[in-house]
Amino acid sequence: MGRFSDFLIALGFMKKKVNILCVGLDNSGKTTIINSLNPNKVDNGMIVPTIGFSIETFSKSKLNLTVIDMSGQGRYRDLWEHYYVDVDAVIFVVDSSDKIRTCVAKDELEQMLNHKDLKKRKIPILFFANKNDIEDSMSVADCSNALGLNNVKTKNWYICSCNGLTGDGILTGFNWLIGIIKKILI
Ligand SMILES: Nc1nc2c(ncn2[C@@H]2O[C@H](COP(=O)(O)OP(=O)(O)OP(=O)(O)O)[C@@H](O)[C@H]2O)c(=O)[nH]1
Ligand SMILES: [Mg+2]
Repeated sequence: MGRFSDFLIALGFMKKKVNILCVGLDNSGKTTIINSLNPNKVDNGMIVPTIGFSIETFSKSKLNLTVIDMSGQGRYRDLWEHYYVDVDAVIFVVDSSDKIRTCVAKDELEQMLNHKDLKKRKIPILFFANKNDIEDSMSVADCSNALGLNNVKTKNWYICSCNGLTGDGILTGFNWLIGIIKKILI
């Protein structure tokens, strides 16, 4: 963006455009979470697996957000990397009740962090440990260990537990992300 638009943003006459990429394995709850954040979406309880990706736009805290909700199915995961170059922030959703596949989620995360378009950039990453309503689901600490987050030193990250169905915990995480984005970009 040019200097004049930066000036208008600083004065509050214009909203900054921010791209957020939402990734994570299939069935982790990405679309459920993004829909619950999107004021333009009507909750009709009809969420189907995403094919490819879906782009959602809405405003929050004087930011114009474009959220790219990627499909987590194996055959579509190769699409994720095409968006890395333009993202300002990432949301990575984990199904905390799916212990067996946390190693797959960890592999995908490592590939993303080592990708040439993201490796050297200090973009913030919000991890949602979703489905905390399911009995025996992993705690935030267990999810964090399973994903190896303590080894992620080059990014600003935060993990929080949530329930995509009730919305519980989602705003806590999202407000952290918005706060960091504002610090970095504005
Ligand atoms: N119990 C429970 N179910 C959830 C929660 N969040 C989402 N779900 C359910 O999990 C299923 C998958 O949710 P989606 O939002 O479609 O998952 P996704 O990550 O977008 O999946 P893909 O688009 O295939 O990558 C749906 O049946 C949701 O209703 C949660 O917190 N708890
Ligand atoms: Mg989806």
